[in-house]
Order: sequence, then structure tokens, then C-alpha cells
Amino acid sequence: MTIRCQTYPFIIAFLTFNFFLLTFSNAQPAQSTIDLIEKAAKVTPHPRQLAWQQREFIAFIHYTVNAFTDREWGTGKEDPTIFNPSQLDTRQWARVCKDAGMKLIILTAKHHDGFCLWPSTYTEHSVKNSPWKNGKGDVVGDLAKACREFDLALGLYISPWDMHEPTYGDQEKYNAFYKNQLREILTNYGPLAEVWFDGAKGRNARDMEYDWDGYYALVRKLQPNAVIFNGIDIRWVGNEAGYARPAEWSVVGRSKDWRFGQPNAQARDLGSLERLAKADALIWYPAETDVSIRPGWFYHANQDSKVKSLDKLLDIYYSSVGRNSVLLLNLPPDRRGLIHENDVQRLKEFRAILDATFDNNLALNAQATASSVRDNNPAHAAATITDGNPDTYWTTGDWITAADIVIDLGKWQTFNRAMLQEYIQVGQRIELFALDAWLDNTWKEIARGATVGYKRLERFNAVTTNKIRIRILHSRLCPTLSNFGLYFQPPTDKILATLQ
Ligand code: FUL
Repeated sequence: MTIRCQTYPFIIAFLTFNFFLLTFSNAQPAQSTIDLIEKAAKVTPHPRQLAWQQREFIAFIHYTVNAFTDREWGTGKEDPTIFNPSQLDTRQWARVCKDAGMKLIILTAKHHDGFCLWPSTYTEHSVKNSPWKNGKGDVVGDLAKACREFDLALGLYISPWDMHEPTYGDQEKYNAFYKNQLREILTNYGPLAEVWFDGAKGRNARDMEYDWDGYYALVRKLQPNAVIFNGIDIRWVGNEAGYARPAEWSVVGRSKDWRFGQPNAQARDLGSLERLAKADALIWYPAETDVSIRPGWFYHANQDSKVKSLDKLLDIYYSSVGRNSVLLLNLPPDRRGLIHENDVQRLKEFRAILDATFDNNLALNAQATASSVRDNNPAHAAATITDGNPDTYWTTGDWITAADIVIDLGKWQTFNRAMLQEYIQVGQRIELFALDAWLDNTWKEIARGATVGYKRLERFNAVTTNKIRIRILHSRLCPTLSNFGLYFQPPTDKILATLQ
């Protein structure tokens, strides 16, 4: 579905006012600003990027010799015989992830130490020379099978930096070696949904240029539905703490010299109009938020008591999934080859809270009225945001960049969470919004945020009311909303008591 964005001549006066707000300048907006807004508002996701975003919550599994040496980064000199998990069970991993509501598992098939969890024909440094399953095992193959059984998508990480491989540092030879390994994992394990390219490289690593374009081309050719992380489809959010930006734009600028890993992934502002004005091209490049459930990416017994608290995990969820990002949560299996009981328990609690909150949308089917509807077309009326259908959306005329929607809940309801979703299939537009509750015969603001994008979640103290108002304060062209929700998160101790 697309919006037909015609321009209306009578809107020129309106434009002047809106661009005054949008450009923070007191001069009349230049034609270039108008062009920029139109361009930025119309950048859209590729279907594979949309499918990735709709997964929302996905798992990372960090596993290699490090689990047996108690290290975060290996050395490449580990003896493969140390890899000997006693009860490795990829079905347990898949079950835990499925129960937690995750939709995809990304496994470190090869971390920086170079040890391969699959029996690569291009190196001896792999499971085939370990005692695990007498050297006949294949963790990647087992996980692919478990994912199919549990209806989960699969993603793979193979570190470009390889401390073991002797050809590392010889550009031509290593790139050929790496592409051979890539080809193996891209062809032998069925459909992949994501390929994760890690940017890390030790200070003493031999100097060489990776053939990024060649790597990406291989992924596209062999796994056309897989998104490439830290490459051309999905960007790193910029930290490993679990937090997306308060204004997280999926539309960012690309400069001519833009290369792998976009050097400014950590910049505070990637998507403002000022920033986009300096770019050579605008692209859809959304953020993935990777964080571990423990302090380390790999399992360390001395971190068994340091699994992130429930409150921390919820804060991360609201700050990643709730800020237009995808949450990639790492669960490191232990020396047995299992996700530890403490991590499993925390995930159970986490899921129970999310279900108790989000299973009941108090705004579902509520009556909604907008100050403006595109062409007065009922297909774009405000009712589309409470109909529970993600494929219908409200929108306004092209340059109606501020509008209100009043939602009549029909009865008094108590809630402390809200959810907004833009119809990103036509672009990401909202720059600023507020929510008001009807309290004591007046509108009182209860939340305010910058971007919405695929999903925005807001937390606030519980309010009891029968009416709520969404105010879109600034948008790049006409705003859209496909979905709106109000929820009540009950006290956590009540929910946890039900788990006993
Ligand atoms: C980093 C790596 O160096 C860490 O070990 C981990 O894999 C993390 C997800 O990415 O760059």
C-alpha cells in the first residue's frame, strides 16, 4: 500500500509555517529544505528490512572455546580438544528463546579466535577436532534443525577478524578463505534471516582490508532474504548497553566515502534534517540493539549471580523495542552447552511481565476521531489505529504536518503504558508527539516523545480516564499511524507470584 503524495497549491502558506518550525530558522525555507523533507519522508524499507523489524525481539548465542577458557576474546591458539560440552542441547536454546517470545537466533558460528562451530573444510580449527560427539558434531547444523522445529528464524555470525587462521593479514588469501567459509555457512544450513558482521579487530591484528563488497555480494546471492548487519541493511545502535536513541531514525544519510561499519554509528544524531542535509544519499538503515543478559558475551561461572535484573531488562526493552529498534539479547550457554537456569528463570519473569502488560490493549476498537484525514477518505480515518489491523493506517493531506486524534475509550480505564506505530511501509515521518489524558475536565499531558517509527512505547504513572488525545506536533510530510495501544502493567510482584 502506498500513499499518493500529490501537492496542493493552496498549501504554500502552511508550508512556510511548518518549515519555520522544522528548520529552526527564522528565514523562509529554501526549496532545498522542501525537497529534503519530501525525500526523507519517502525513503522506505526493503521487505527484508521490514520482516527484520517485525521480529522485534531476537536472540544472540555466544559460544566457542571461550566458554571453556573463561575468556571474552580467545587467542586463536586454543587446542580444539578443550571444546567438550557435556550436554549441548540446541533444542533447549530454541525452547528457551521461543518461550521468551524471541523470533530469531543468531549464533557465533566463528568468533575472533577462529574456532568454527561447524566442520569447515577450510580449517582444522573446528568442532571436527574436538572430542564433542567424537569430532562428528556440527553445532550450526543442530541449531538450524532446532530452529526449524521451534519455528524460529536463524542468523549466523562469522567474525572477519580471525586470530587463528595463518593467512590472516594476506589480503588476497584471507579474503578468499573467508569467502569460502561464508559460502559454507550460506549454503549448508537452509534459509538464513540475518548475517552478522562484527567490526571488532584487536590492536595487534595484522593489517589488511576486508573485501566487504565481495562478502555482501555473496550473502545477497546465496541468501537474498537475509539482512546484513553492520553492512548495508541494519546498523549497530552504537552501544552494547541496550539503549537506542530517544530520537531513533531509520532514515539516515550516506556520504560518498561511506564504508562498512559507518564510522559515525555512535553519533548522537544520525537522522535530523540538519544531518541529512549534509548527506549524498538518504537510505533506510535501522538500528539493532545488541546487549548481553550478563556482563560478558560469553559464559563465566562467576557471573551466575550477575544476570541482569528484571527491571533492567524491562528498561532495555522499552528503550530498544520501544524506540524503533530491534532488541538482540545475548544468552551465553555454559560449559554443559545449556543456557543456565538463572538466565532461563529471568527470561520467564520478563516474558510474564510483558504478556501481562501487552496482552490486553485497552484502546482496541475504541472510537477515534482525527482533526484531519487525507481526502476525508474513510480508508485513512482515525479508526484505523484502533482496529487491531497493522495494514490499515491513518494519515492526513501531504503538508498537514500537525494533527490530533481523540480516542474515546467508552468507559473509565486505568493504564500506565502506551504504544504508537507508524506505517513505515510508506516512510518514517513523525518528529515530535505528545499524549494527553482527559482529567478533571481538561487535557493533561502524560507523555511526549520524538520519533515513533515502527514502534514507540511510553511509560508513565497510571492514569484513569475515559479519553486520550494523541498530538502529532511535527512530521515530515503527512504523518501516519497504523496502530495505537494503551496498557496496564500490574505490579511485578503480583505477576511473579503467579510463576511460583
Ligand atoms: C564485539 C565482539 O568483540 C564481542 O566479543 C561480541 O561478539 C560483540 C557482540 O561484538 O564487537
